[in-house]
Amino acid sequence: MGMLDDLRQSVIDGDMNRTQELVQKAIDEKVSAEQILKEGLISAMAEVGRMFECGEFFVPEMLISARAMKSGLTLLRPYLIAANVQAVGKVIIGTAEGDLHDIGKNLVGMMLEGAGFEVIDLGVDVPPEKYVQAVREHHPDIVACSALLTTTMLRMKDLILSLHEAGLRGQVKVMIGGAPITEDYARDIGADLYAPDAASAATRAKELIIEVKKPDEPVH
Ligand code: B1M
Repeated sequence: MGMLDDLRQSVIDGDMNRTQELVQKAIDEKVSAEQILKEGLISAMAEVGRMFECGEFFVPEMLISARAMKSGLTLLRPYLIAANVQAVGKVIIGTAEGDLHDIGKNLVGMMLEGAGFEVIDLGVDVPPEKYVQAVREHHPDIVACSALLTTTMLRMKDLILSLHEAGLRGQVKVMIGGAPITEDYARDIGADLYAPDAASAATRAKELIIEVKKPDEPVH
């Protein structure tokens, strides 16, 4: 078995120490951060999801795997974020109300930072009022919301309505994503942007900002 297979297995086993050891080893051996992320960490969580679906794993096992994945991500973080990038814009990010999944949201946040955004993370289970308050306080360019459950994705519509009601909708772009979200759903609820994964979230957010910002405002 290769190193990335071992890494993947360590996340499935929920062996946090082994995960950290193997991520460090892969970094030291100059495996790209993207490959470590995709083949080691993300593919492990896909397998964990499959095992949960077929009843081989329960919530505690999922949690322990998630903890191992997060510990690996912490080590990988500096390699995923390009250094010395001037802020392209500001993003407020969070997980939809009622939703406690944060691994995907954290990854999107990291990729956005890597693309040069200043990222303000409101955490998980964020009610629309908290987003509204944060928009008033921080004046972001983009409000980003992640949902992993088919129930909580419905709360994204409430977020957009709340921004409308607060008179703030015209001031921010809304980006949504997460496993159950589709381009069609984003369009239906009036979001400005959808991205299927963390890398495209960063690329699309940057494209949108370049489109929106006036030509005399420098975008790096
Ligand atoms: Co939960 N869970 N979970 N879970 N969990 C899923 C999502 C599930 C699909 C598992 C399954 O049944 N196969 C299922 C949802 C079913 C559904 O709604 N259709 C599920 C369930 C049912 C539940 C509970 C209800 C279980 C229970 O209690 N009976 C419960 C709900 C709790 C709650 O939120 N209120 C629950 C709890 C948990 C844990 C707490 C144990 C743990 C989360 C720990 C944590 O995040 N800190 C957990 C986990 C780990 C998972 C799985 C296994 C993995 C999720 C993950 O981290 N994936 C998941 C199964 C799966 O997804 N295969 C599952 C890796 C991550 C990198 O991917 O988050 O999809 P993802 O993010 C991607 C893209 O979606 C995208 O970019 C990311 C990377 O490229 N993306 C965005 C994400 N956000 C974006 C935002 C953007 C753009 C792109 O713009 C803003």
